[in-house]
Amino acid sequence: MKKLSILTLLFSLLLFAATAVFGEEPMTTANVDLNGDGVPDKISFTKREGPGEYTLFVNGRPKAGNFKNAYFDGFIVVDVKRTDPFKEVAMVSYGGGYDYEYQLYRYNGSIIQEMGGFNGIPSFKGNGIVLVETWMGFWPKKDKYLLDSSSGRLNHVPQELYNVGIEATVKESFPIYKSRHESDVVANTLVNSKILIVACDPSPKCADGGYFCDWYLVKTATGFEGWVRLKTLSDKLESLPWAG
Ligand SMILES: [Ca+2]
Repeated sequence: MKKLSILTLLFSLLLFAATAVFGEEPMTTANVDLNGDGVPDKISFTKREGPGEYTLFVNGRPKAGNFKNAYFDGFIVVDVKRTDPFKEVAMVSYGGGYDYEYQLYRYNGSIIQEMGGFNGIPSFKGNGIVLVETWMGFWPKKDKYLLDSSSGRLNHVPQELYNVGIEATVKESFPIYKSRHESDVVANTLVNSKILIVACDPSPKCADGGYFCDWYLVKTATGFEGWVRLKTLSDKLESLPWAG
């Protein structure tokens, strides 16, 4: 009996986590006060002809927008910053289930303003910060977006490197480099030794449009740090926790 209730609890927690990750069910119409004047605002949208194109309406005022994704699912109402009077409309595209895209709008009582958007799974902190996670094959990349209250824009706060923090075992020795060029070898990793994948620089634009030329900073078992491409990690490590 005890076991059953623990299982039930775990399942509820999982369900809650899944719900929290995927956000609320997108709506097609709603009446929510967006500008804090105490009067509900009528929100709806229509699909336009092109893939991912829509027109958002608040109290009958139109605002055209479009997703990079071809599909979209509706909108949710979010609160980017609890201490300002606004609630925001986030147009949502789940892109067939793997590439989430959001476009945010603010209504000030007369105009609908475009705030910007992002791809990934957001969490709205309510303090003017939106954290967005993007799955990188074996780790989640975390980006920060900060509301500029005066312009109403949601600005990306760029990082040069993204924290990874995953340990893996070397299957076949490979060199790590001093800088993000394939010259100046710092060390050669030892077969069967553990390395720590410290951080990622996802900025390289790979010729094939994929991720394999991204640079990763790794730390060897002997305590040396250097750079290696994802292709090398993918080929020469025993186990990266790849998941779809
Ligand atoms: Ca209102």
